[in-house]
Order: sequence, then structure tokens, then C-alpha cells
Amino acid sequence: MRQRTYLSPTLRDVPADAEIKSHQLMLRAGLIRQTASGIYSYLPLGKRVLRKVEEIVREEMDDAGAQEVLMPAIQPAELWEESGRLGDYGPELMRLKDRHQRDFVLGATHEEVITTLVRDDVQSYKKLPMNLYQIQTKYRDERRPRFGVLRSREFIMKDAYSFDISQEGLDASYDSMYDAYQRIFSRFKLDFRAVEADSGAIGGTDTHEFMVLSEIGEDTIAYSDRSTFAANVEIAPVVASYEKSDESVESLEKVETPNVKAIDDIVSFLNVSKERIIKSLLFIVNEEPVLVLVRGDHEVNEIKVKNLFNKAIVELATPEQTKEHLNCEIGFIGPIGVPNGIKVVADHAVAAIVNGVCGANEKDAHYKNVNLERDFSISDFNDLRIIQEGDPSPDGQGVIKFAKGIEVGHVFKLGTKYSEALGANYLDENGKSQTMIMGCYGIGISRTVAAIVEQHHDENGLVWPVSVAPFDLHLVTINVKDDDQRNLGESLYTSLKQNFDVLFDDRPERAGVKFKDSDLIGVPIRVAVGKRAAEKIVEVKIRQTGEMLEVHVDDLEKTLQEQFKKLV
Ligand code: 9G3
Repeated sequence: MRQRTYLSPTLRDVPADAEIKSHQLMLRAGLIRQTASGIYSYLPLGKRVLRKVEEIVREEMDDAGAQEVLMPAIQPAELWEESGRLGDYGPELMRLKDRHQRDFVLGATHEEVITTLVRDDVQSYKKLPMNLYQIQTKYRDERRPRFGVLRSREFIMKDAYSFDISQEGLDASYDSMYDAYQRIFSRFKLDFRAVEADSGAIGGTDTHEFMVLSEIGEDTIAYSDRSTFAANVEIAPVVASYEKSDESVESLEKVETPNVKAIDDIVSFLNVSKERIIKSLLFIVNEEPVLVLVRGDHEVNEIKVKNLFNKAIVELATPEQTKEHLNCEIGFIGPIGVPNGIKVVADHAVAAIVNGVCGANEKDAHYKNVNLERDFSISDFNDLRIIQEGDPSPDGQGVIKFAKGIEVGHVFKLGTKYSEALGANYLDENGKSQTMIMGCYGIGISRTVAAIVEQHHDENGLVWPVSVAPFDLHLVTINVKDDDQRNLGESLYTSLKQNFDVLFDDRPERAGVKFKDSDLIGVPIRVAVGKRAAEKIVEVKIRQTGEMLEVHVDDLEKTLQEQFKKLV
């Protein structure tokens, strides 16, 4: 490809609104341009990387026995009514009407479409298991698109759906996709972890997220420093033991705490440690008030509260709701004297608190020397807190550390949530109608490109892994006005492009500009035709290591093959 006419507009300066390296570099190297907030165009270099990423995903999906399909982005709203989740999504699900005023949604995901597709054309158990996938554009109207294509409103996803006749079959499909994802993200040369995750509104049980480790990741991974345990901090189980102090139980005492609400203020005002405080939060669970207690130095895990009540609708009570149910403002609520209709649940750590402190359910008042059973009772203790660094790893090996991650993949065991709702059944070997058992498996293709950039760049620009680089070679004629250089460059372009993807910088630009652009674009190997062109000597530079070689053109192909072997 000749750069003279190639649309690869590089930028010298960092665009103001690009906060992270991948967003800055994808703009500066001419891979993407913003069309609207959270909506991007891919220029030729960016499109070539997308294609390389997609090809690797296709290879591994096809090897795993999945079949590629392509589904529409415009989906009849009826399908989402039939599955019962049209109401689950607010403005994030983009909606439109056709010329006949019929309702449609822009595809944020394709469980409904794929399930009806299979429902209509697969009837017998002999056709299962089946895994169908697509690589297609998705639409989710994010409230705050940011970080370039990492969180955009239109993005490219590989989404796959498996259909099985048994739980064991689903487990096998899931494991096959899990293994394929390990191969895919390894081929992208990414430092990633598969972490246990929460299935959220999508439903189902087992689920893992594939996280690329990065300081700018929006997710927090809790991992063991001594085993392979890793989980999204949202759902990481806490397996900790708390010893009860043997101090003698004191008598309950109500104390004036004028306007002392926050935990830290209680600590200093009453001169007690955080571990002695019973932090109380009122939640509205399926419209019922529930008081949740955790130790003062812990945080309530709302997903665990939600899962405790079978994925109910769980919201933190507003100040008004708190006043209504507990007749006092938020900073002074506690488990003592709670009206009967209010369920009180607590994290395991609360059971070990002796002579604790809690709100008195009265403005400007707290209780001291609060003790379980004597002063309040708990309907049940559960794991309701967010795991913390230093907690023991739930698998009993090592302690928990945190890392930030970018979610690039997510695999789910869906079960029959969609096949039941949409009637995807098959006839088993006895001719009896059974419901198919599903799994679904996503990879953020465009997000993966940004994640690769986050992990593969240096101070001069991009450093593409060979597997996804937009070109294999960057051939640069340094001075196109010099006959020897121009002629050797042209003849090398003709010969090299037989065996390599070559980006040929034939522009009439100064050497400095060419080298800066070459380092910015980050193609794995550069061949520069310069002063020694008359001797048929060219300069080979390895982008990743900075290594430079002077090579006679007769040895060039062999040298390049050797260098690529070292890079992959
Ligand atoms: C929506 C909107 C946003 C969404 C969804 C639906 C996330 C939604 C979860 C999934 C689950 C899997 C198949 C590939 C892998 C992920 N955000 N999810 O269902 F309408 Cl606006 O997409 N789908």
C-alpha cells in the first residue's frame, strides 16, 4: 500500500479530550476518527487491525465447531416483548419506528433473534449441540461514552450462542468457549485473567469475564497472590473468620451525638474503632424495607444483597423512605427498636462485634455497648460485604489483592431463560418436546483493539504484536528525490509485497517526519532505504526492541523471515 495516497492522517499533538493512551494513540496514528460522541469511523489502518482481530476470533470459533451467521441490527420490538425484557432496559436500548410506525430496537445483543432463528429451524435432538456466532455492530446508548472505542455507543462484538439438550452439554459448550477465549486472548499477546463474574440481568448461573489488566480498566479484579483464584470484586465471595473479643459485656448506653453521622465522625467523637461500629443501611427490596448491617470498616455489596433476595429489585432507600420506615434520618439508623415489618440481615462480621456502636433510630443519638441477642436479633447472617485487599482468598490459598481490568470477553450459562420464553424446543430421542439449554459468549472486538493498544505502546507510539499488526513491514524510502533510493525503494516494494503486507512510505516528506510516523504507526519491522542504497544496503529496524540491522538486499527476505520468527 503506497502512503502517498493512503488515508492515514497522523497527528503530532495529543487531542485534548482523549484521556487515555489508547484513545490518544488511535487518534494520533490515524486509526479512528470520532463522528459523534461515542460513535467512531475506522480509517484504513484501524480497519486492518479490526480485520486481523476478527480473523483470529473466527479461526478459533470455527475450530471450536461454531457456525458463523449474521443477524440484523434492526430487531422487531415484539421479540423483546416476548422475551419479557423490553422493559428491563431504559434509554440505553435504542428504539426506532419504521415507515409503518412499527416499533423496532437497535440490537444491543441478540439472544431474542438467535433463539427464534433456532426455534423455527431446529426441531430434533440430533441437530444439537449447536453453537452459532456472528461478528456484528451493536448499539447501546451509554449515558457517558468515554475512552474512545473502549466505551462507545456503537461497537463491534462477536456474540455466540450455544444450544444443548442437557446441563452437561451446556457445561461442555461453556468449557469449549472458555478454552477458545484463552487461546484468542493469548494470540493477541494480552496479559489477561478469566475472573468469576455476576450474571446480572441476563440471568443464568456460571459466568466468567475475561479481563485485560490495565490501570485504566473500569472493573476491579480480586485475585489471590498464591493461587489462580480471580473474581470480579462485585461478586467475589468473602470467606473470613472473625473472632469475638473476650471483653466483658457492658450495659447498653444511649449517647448524644449531635450531627455526628459519618463513620469517621463517630470514630473520633466516641473514640471507638471502626471495627466496633455496626454500619446500618436501609434498602428497598422488591418494595419492602430491609435493614442491612455490616461492620464499620466494611462496605455493603449490593449485588450480594440482590442475590440474597433472588435477584430482586434492590435500591438503597432514599432519605424520605428512611424517614418513612425508621422515623429518623439516615446517619442515625440502627438495628435496635426496628419496627417489626422491617427485616434485618447482617454480614458475618457483625456476629463477632462485642460492645458495639450503632445509630439509635433517633436524631443526634447513638447506642454504645450494643450486643447481639440482648439488644437486637438478626434473622440471618450472610456474606454481604465487598471483599477487601488483605482478606484471605476464598480458596484458602494466599490473600486477596486488587487489579484494574478492561472487560474484553464475557461467557454465560443462560439455561432456559430465553428458550423457555421464546419456545425454542426440540424433540428428544423419545419424541418428547424439551426446552433447549443455552449459553452465550461475547467478545468486544473493537474494545479488544483498544485493550491491545493499552498494553502494546511506548513513548514513540504503537508497538503492534505481529498477529494483529495492520501491516507486516513498513518500507520507507528516506529521500524520494535521490534516484538510487527511489529506484531501490520501488524495486523492493515490488519484490517484498509478494510475501509480506507492505506499507510503503513513498511520500516526498523529510526523513524526521517519516521516522516519527513510522514509530507512531508501530508496524513490527521497518525497512529504510537511505544513504547506502547505492551499495544495496538497507536498514532494518525491529519496532519492539529498537534493534537496528544493516542488511544487503540479497539477504533481506531471509533476515526478515528470521526476525519475524523471533517476534511471534
Ligand atoms: C440491552 C442493553 C444493554 C445490555 C444488554 C441488553 C448487556 C444485555 C448482557 C449481554 C449478555 C451477552 C450475548 C453476548 C455476550 C453478552 N448490556 N447485556 O443483554 F438491551 Cl441496552 O449482552 N449477550
